[in-house]
Amino acid sequence: MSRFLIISNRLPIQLNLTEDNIEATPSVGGLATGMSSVFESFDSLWIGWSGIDRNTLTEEQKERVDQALLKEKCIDVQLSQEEVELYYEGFSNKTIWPLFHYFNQYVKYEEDQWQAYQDVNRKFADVIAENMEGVDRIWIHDYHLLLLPELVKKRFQDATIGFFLHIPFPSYELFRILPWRTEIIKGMLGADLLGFHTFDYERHFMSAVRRLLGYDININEINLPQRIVKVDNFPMGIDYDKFHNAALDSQKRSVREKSEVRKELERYYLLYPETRFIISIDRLDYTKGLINRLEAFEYFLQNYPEYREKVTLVLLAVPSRIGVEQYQQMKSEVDEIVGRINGEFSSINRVPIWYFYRSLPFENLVDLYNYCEIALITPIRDGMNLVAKEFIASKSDGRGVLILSEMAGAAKEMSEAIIINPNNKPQIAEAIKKAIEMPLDEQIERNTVLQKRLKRYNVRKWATDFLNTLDKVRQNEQKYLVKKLTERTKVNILEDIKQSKNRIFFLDYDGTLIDFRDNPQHAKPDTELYELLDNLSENPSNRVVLISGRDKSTFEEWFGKKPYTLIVEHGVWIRPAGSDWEMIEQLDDSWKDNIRSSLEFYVDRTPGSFVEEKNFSLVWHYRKTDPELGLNRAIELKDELTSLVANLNLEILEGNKVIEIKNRGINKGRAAQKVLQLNPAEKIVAIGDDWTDEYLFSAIPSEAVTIKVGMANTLAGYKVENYEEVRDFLKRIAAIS
Ligand code: ADQ
Repeated sequence: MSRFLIISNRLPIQLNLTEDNIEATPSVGGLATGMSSVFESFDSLWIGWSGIDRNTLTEEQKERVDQALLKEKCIDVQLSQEEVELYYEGFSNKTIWPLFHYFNQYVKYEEDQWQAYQDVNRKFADVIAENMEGVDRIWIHDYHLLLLPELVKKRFQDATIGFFLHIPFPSYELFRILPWRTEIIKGMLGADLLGFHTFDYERHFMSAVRRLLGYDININEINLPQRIVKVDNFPMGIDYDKFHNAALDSQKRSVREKSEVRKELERYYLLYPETRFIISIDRLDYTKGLINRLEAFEYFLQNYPEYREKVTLVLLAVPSRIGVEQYQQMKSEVDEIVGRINGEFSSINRVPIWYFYRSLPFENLVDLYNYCEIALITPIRDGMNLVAKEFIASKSDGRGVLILSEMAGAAKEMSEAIIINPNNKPQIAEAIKKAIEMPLDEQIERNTVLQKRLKRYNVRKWATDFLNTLDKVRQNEQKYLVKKLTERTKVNILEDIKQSKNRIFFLDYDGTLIDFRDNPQHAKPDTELYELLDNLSENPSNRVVLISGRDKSTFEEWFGKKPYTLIVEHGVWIRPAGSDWEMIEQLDDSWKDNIRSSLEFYVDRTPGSFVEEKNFSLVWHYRKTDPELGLNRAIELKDELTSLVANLNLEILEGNKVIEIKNRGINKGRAAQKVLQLNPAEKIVAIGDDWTDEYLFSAIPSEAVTIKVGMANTLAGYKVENYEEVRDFLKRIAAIS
């Protein structure tokens, strides 16, 4: 039976131990509340930390904890107090959390915390390994476990792994500050699918991958040497019906059944019918913008005195990460500002801020959402913000106004709210005024649109979308893997080659026999490669043809004295073994002046790029440029050249970080055909890495063995990972007599 694993730092339940009992209550926080609804509808196990230090328990208590966890389909990753301090309060919450939320000033770089982060990620991998039986999918969550996808992939190559980041992914300019940035990115790339809340986070992540690892990216797919990773955005939804129906129920309840919160609010409203309640709910976290919210509220009271007696801010802050210094500081600061505002603006009967520092049961939370007319949600940065969505879902009669920070991921989908900049106090104050004065029909109009969207894209849909995409990624991967050159096929090919005494090997050079370098002139053949090619061509049954886009003089310098056939400039020139260079076809190069000036213009505007001039082609290289700038300029350049080349009977070739302009119809395929016409071969092997080699694969007889280096789509029959695998395979061929 197939089973699905959910992995997150904390389990969705909290265990409260008493002398003779254990009570399980739901954990607070976006991830836990959101995923819990999904968890119940799958055959799944949830792996995470229970929050309990087992060292403090008796054997009997441990037993009871295990049973309680198992009942909830949870498995505990056991962490010591020290690990919690270094990995959770330390690296997760003092490094990643502030950095990813743009609070650079709070970021700590502590080697021992990083070490603990790695160790704990490995611990999670161990627990996953113990529970892998029958598992078909693993869904890892959030910033505490950024290294985990790679750790699991290394141990279980066939595992299907999804990863979702619940917080923002910062721009590269910030991310690059992290000393362990490359490890983190590599860790994440262990997943088959990476999900973010918004396109911006996805874009930032892609940028980091390009800049740090230089992988090719095809829209939202990253081509790793062995596989493809898909990256997409999935804005997380909520359990809409749960909130909406609970709000409807609450309204219908008799006075006796009503919650204390609701009774209190209603009582107050009877006394002061003009009162507008503004709700503010968050974990007490500096990213949530509580201080600026309070200051903006103060500004509102100062500047709109006519409303002083008419508004009450219900400020609900859930204790969070109390072990981290900034959180303790912030708590004191909030206490102080609340005290100051209440001190200044209270009257005998009224206090402008009702301040609660606690977690509330679900029913009370819904009562607050439902009863309060306005929600003031002003995070400085927030991955998504589910509170904004929960508030709208709880507006059972459609009335209510949401004021939402543009820095919350949710703002991207909730443009019908009043969107504010959390640092702009006058703007927030004006938004509060606008919310108080907003006509009911406008409120309903805005909320109807929002509710429809939230109902449709609810948390179940979010999870299903993510998991369906994960399945599709795996199916696609299978397609790629079908072509992977397995050991068994290698043995068969070697056996086949052995049977023939007339073999030819068409070998591309860059990326196929040697790795890429920033400067193409540095990709010189090394001793191992010379030896390999010499050994291969020594055998009279073998003919070696190096077939490349390189220029004639470079190949002459590197291989001029070698007994192999050389074909350069994609098939313009050929130098048969032991003879002189000759042109395969007569060509004209008078077009070069026209094109050169365009390319030079791009060199001036793109630092690191340069033009290479071959006899019959011009090449613009951009491997050394800023990767994103290079890519943008390449698109621009291609666009510009398209109209020019059409009239000159030229064509544009897009190679690996190069754009080449050359005479139309000249390609490796045509050149290989000419070689085969003159000297037919019985056994043909062709190996290449970029799409100029696709001409080669398509032009030679279909029974030839064609091998693509890399995972991209290809006409070739097989794929290998990299040039090293090519060399290994060729060595085995060279060993055949
Ligand atoms: P959080 O930072 O925890 O989540 P948020 O998305 O607002 O932020 O979720 C908070 C959750 O806690 C809500 O479901 C809310 O109902 C609950 N909650 C808040 N106050 C409460 C209280 N006093 N009592 C009980 N429950 C309370 C992280 C990211 C977010 C992202 C989520 C989900 O920081 O940006 O939206 O994960 O991906």
